Amino acid sequence: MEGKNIRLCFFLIFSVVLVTLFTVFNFPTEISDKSDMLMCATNSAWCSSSKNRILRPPTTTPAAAPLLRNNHTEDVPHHPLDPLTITEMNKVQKVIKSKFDGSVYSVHSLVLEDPDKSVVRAWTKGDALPTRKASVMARSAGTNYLLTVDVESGDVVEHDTSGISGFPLVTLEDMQNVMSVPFTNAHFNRTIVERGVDLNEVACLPFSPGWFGKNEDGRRLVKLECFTTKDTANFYMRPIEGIIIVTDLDAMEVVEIVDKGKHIPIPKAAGSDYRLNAENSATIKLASPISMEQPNGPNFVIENDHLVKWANWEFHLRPDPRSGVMISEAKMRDPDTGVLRDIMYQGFASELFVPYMDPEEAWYFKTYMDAGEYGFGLQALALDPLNDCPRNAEYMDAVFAASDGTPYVRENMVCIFERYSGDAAWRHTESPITGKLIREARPKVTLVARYVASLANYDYVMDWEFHADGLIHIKVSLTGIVIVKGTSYVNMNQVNADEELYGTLLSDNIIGVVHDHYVNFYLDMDIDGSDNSFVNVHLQREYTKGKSPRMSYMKVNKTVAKTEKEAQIKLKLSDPSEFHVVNPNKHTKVGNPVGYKVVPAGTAASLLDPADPPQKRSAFTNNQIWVTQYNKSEKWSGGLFAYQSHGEDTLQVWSDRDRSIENKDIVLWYTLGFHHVPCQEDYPIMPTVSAGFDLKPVNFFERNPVLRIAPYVESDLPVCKAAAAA
Ligand SMILES: *[C@@H]1O[C@H](CO)[C@@H](O)[C@H](O)[C@H]1NC(C)=O
Ligand SMILES: *[C@@H]1O[C@H](CO)[C@@H](O)[C@H](O)[C@H]1NC(C)=O
Ligand SMILES: *[C@@H]1O[C@H](CO)[C@@H](O)[C@H](O)[C@H]1NC(C)=O
Ligand SMILES: *[C@@H]1O[C@H](CO)[C@@H](O)[C@H](O)[C@H]1NC(C)=O
Ligand SMILES: [Cu+2]
Repeated sequence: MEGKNIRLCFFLIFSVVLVTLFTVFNFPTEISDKSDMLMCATNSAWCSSSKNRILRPPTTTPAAAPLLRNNHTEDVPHHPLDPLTITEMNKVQKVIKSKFDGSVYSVHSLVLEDPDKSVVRAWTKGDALPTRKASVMARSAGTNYLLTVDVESGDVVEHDTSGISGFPLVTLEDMQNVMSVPFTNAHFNRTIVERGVDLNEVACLPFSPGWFGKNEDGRRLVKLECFTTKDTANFYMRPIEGIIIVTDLDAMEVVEIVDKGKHIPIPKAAGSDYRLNAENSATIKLASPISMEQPNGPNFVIENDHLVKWANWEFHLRPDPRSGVMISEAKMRDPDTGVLRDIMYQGFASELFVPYMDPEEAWYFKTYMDAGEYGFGLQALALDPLNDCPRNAEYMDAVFAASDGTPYVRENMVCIFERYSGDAAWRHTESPITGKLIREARPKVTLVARYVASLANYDYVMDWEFHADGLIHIKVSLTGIVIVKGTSYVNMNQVNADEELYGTLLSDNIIGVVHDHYVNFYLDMDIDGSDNSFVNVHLQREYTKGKSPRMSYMKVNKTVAKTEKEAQIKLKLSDPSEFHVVNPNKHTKVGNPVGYKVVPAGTAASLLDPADPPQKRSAFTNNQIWVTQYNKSEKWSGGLFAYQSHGEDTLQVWSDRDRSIENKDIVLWYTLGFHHVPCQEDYPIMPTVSAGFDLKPVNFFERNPVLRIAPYVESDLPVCKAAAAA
């Protein structure tokens, strides 16, 4: 196997200070004169190219952005699941334009419509591509359109959306344009000025209004909330509390201004900025360099732009404006037989739910569904090489559509890299008492695909990590800035014992409001083929009834879920189970069905009432695990049109149909959750909080694939020396 080719040169560099990695991100110009850069003693060609990378121009402002590495105008599709190319999008755009025939319209999503799964599965390299189709969400004259456009013929199929509540995701243009709307309102100007704030130092951000009843029906709304940008980059810490500008997104006009909280002071700027400056000087310095390097290049290849091959893995990866990335046809070559085996047909982040736990007027509606409302991929901006991803990373660009359907390139949206963090995948030392001198170890090297979605204040780092032993680790890291609420309090001794703050006093006049984060993943497992079953491997106490000196033991009791409702799983520590997806038609030599299990983590469960409108809309948080029968139309667990939706097109509704899931093509859904009770360390920026769950082989291999991983020897890993930067 290729394991023995895994010759990696990872180095530990470093320079200034580990702790400044984050701040350097904001001041890239400062890095060149502060850093010692490393040279690899064994490869001078690599050294010079790496130096060029360091000396790239700063890229913080769009104006300073360098020319595109690749403008993608010449891309062509090679695989049935390759995203639409610029050429294809341009064709689709023309079709849309003529369909709306001169009337005003906006394109909210323009992506590949996946060919039928059976067609993709039957396709092999060299075959002609199946018909290329686009799925388009558009709006015109107050109506939602859902269209399938045949890229070549231009044929349009219009799907009936009249029975579905809600709207498609907002466009970046919607958001940009609506930010100036409050300033067209004299009352707004007056109330801002009355608070002693300069109108030129106010930023109003658009937040989705959720859905609570008739106020949110019939028109597309946003609620803007404003901050003063005076004296800090971290304006989130300076909310102008209590003012909500309810705005109609189609008419671009103010509907209502909620103006409360005049008595609430605007928190001061001092202490809030996060940039490296006099206030935040780097006093924690770790002087010795540390980095991850691969002077001989990566061990993976990306074939035809999207097919990633590494170690025994191969999978198709495409950026997606709604989910971030879609991983498709993940397969692993069996290290014993050499056969390429199906594991997962498709996996992606389907929906998010971020409910804030404050029922007051300026806060109750904050119940965001970031994928369906804002586009988790649309908000995934260019990564910062060296800080977001290690030096050995490669980058993938996305091509997305603007609101008029024009394609544009989102450069460096995804990074792909091999990771070696000094951990062992497996090790054993034989005890000297056995008389054997055996010491064996195998390095843990993994492949990571990463993107980072920045939803206003919050940043979500999303990792799909593939391990050489067949495990897939799916990790979500929350970082960025907590959104806060203004208050008149500056000390807890001013707060009555029975008064509800809905959060923690973080600093003078600042409350961090309690909230949750949930990410729901769609995982269409195909273990050695499409027909699979879901098995609850229940662990229960069993009594020996006098047959043993032991009174009790833990016993495994496996139950195959017959229908969807039997697979609605709420995790319980005191009543544990493992959850396996198996292929009941395929067994190992010793007779176990081949399978993968989902290993839960990030197990926060929602405490909202199931009948509460936000909970109904994000009902995918009612359970941590779900299994549904595969249905091409059921991908977005909060509903296709999630924005202001009523919650009648959700994973809960589909699962309640209670279809058969035994020995069928099934989809596993996992909801990762975090409760967040803010604390003072969340001010003025948030430490990164991570949780990741696993998809792990169970009786999938005949024996542990780690056996085939080559160990490192001294000559595998060149020793690199630090050198001063130019
Ligand atoms: C894109 O790049 C190709 C090849 O580098 C070049 O020929 C073409 O003119 C470029 N197109 C645009 C629109 O910049
Ligand atoms: C509100 O203030 C802004 C900024 O000074 C100004 O451009 C705008 O015209 C004002 N709007 C009204 C209605 O007075
Ligand atoms: C195994 O679990 C099922 C479902 O909970 C239950 O009906 C059955 O009695 C259990 N069997 C044993 C032997 O405990
Ligand atoms: C597939 O999903 C769509 C949307 O939820 C639904 O209308 C349709 O009835 C489903 N088909 C089956 C066979 O469940
Ligand atoms: Cu949080």
